[in-house]
Amino acid sequence: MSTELDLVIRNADVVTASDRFSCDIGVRDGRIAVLGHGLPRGAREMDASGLLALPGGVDGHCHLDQPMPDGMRMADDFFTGTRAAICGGTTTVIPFAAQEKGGSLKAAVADYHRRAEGRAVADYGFHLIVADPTPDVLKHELPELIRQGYTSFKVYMTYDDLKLSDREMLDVLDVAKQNNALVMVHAENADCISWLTEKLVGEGRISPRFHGLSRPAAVEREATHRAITFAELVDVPILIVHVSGKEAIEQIRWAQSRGLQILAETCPQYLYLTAEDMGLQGDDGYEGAKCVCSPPPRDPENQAAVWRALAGGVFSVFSSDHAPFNYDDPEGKKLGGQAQPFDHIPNGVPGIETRLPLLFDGVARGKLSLHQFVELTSYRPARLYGLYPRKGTIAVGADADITLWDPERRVRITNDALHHAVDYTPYEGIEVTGWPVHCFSRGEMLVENGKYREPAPGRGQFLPAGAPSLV
Ligand code: DUC
Ligand code: ZN
Ligand code: ZN
Repeated sequence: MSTELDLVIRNADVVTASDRFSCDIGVRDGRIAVLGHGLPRGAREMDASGLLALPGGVDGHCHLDQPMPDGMRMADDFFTGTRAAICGGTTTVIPFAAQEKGGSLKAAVADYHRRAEGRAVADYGFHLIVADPTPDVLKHELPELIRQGYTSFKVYMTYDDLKLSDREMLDVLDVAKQNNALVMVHAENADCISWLTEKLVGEGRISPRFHGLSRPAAVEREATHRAITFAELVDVPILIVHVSGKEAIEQIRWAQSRGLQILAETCPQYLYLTAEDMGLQGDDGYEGAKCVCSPPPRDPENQAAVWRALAGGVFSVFSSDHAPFNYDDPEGKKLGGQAQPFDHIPNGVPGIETRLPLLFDGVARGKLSLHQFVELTSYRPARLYGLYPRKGTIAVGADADITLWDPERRVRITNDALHHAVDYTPYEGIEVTGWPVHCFSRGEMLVENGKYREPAPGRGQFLPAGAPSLV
């Protein structure tokens, strides 16, 4: 075996969730082989002077090529979605293998592997979505899949084709407890939403901005509290995903202060978008559909509360919830080729490439520390989803997933410059400070000076997950 290093990154200013140090990084066979000074020449050399070396991002919540109902289609598959992830400094993604009601969970996983293989350029794991917890799923399929490396799954308290009853939620949480898995909860009250929606639609209030009124903060607050209650009864940790603002945060903080293991995630849309963005005036007001996601963006006061909670340790992870629907597309936001009432607009915003720069800008503005940035975007998701220490840090033995950041580069976000296959970004025109200029995955340089180097589709590897580490 050759002892030559395949890659040496010199003069790196390394930042992990807990440490900061200067060194050279030596890479062999895709892994970090040595951290030190004056390393021998490698087959490839990179000078990182003036840049920050951070662990590649782990996006613990994104949707790629997920089968959709009713003629909808996601614009990103595993190729375009992971290409965009890499260009935004994210080297690992964890999208969802979704069970259909009446369908098998194992079949969903097999189908999802087929979608990823030969296409992904970043490494990937899968969460499961449990939509139909039949006795067979609870007793056999789910425990077997957990043993096989699918140790996290999402459950929904809303959406007719996905939602579980309270009783079903308790059953699923119990399986997680017995098998050491982590349940992610979409917390919104389904009946409140359908009641409000019927009223709004009955009054002819159907434009995109009414999406926000159909899912007010109270709807999220109630479901968050109920999910916390279930977790307490079953005595199992849960993670509340895509928390949108202060009311849900209050519930989570309350639970955490009582010693319950209630973890939480938030996303860029709750830092950068508001309800007003769903009322955009272009295209007869329909352009607001570009920002329709659930839970919906709230107001500046809620944005400030989310920033504070990020800095204050309420959240464990910061994910994109990338849900890539085109705007001008009969399979996207203009379903069937025309403007839709708000309750028929596919939910979600794209953001897999902009996730890290948008949060990094908060570092540049003094809202959170660099260590917190790494913790929220790489270290904690790697630990929670059973990928640490292979992912989530820069250490000897870890995969050489390294993003070199220019902390001072100012970039105006435009969709033209992004690498997803979606025809818009909700962050068009926002200027951020700090950009991931070079990106390595298992030692392979995939982005150089901001330019994507066209690595082979399919180079991304599936990562079976180990047990969740909650701290
Ligand atoms: N809400 C979800 O629950 N998932 C995808 C996107 C969205 O807006
Ligand atoms: Zn959700
Ligand atoms: Zn989602």
